[in-house]
Amino acid sequence: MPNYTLYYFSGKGGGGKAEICRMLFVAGNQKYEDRRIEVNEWDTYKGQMPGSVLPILEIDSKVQIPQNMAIARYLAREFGYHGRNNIEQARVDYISDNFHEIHNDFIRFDYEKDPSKARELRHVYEETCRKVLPFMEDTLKMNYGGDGWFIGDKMLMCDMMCHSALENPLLHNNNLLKTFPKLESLRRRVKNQPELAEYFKRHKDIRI
Ligand SMILES: N[C@@H](CCC(=O)N[C@@H](CS)C(=O)NCC(=O)O)C(=O)O
Repeated sequence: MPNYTLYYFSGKGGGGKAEICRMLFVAGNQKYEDRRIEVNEWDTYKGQMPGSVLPILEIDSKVQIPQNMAIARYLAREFGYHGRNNIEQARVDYISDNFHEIHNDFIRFDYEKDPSKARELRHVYEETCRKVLPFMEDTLKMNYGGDGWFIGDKMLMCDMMCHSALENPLLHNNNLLKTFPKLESLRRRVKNQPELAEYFKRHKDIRI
């Protein structure tokens, strides 16, 4: 089995982008080092990271992969959470990317210091939610009326994305899914999967 190290920042927002990767390791029962970089260490590491950004997945101290969704897809393929064929994988990707879009737009507005830019970015984020959430609720309903997983009979990466990507937006507004009950229950099903339930219990203080 390869040696995996996942590098990401500690602190607020520190779990957000890398959290889907951690969930994939946990769900797949795979060992990895969860390396949290403190802000004051970043100058030392920055030059060693492709693209000078985190998250980075390092495999056997040889290969380094940047871009959180590329890392997540790689892990999903390795551990069996990316669907059984090319069509299923494309569906897993588009569903995951929709949730990623919400998370990305949320981070952009949440981190913006300039109040007028933050207002604009908040509007962009809210528009994204307005378009994506009903689409995702309807997509989920296409499989077992929305009472199972997005695709087939097994939790896949896109189901986990519904959990990880909406975590920060829900901390900001806990009514976000009020009118999307199927997505809300899906998040509970993901959280209650045995390995993940144990992980979330252990990480009550998780830095997201
Ligand atoms: N598109 C990349 C963006 C990565 C990114 O922007 N990472 C930020 C933290 S969320 C970063 O490393 N910032 C440090 C810097 O720019 O010095 C991804 O999704 O992985």
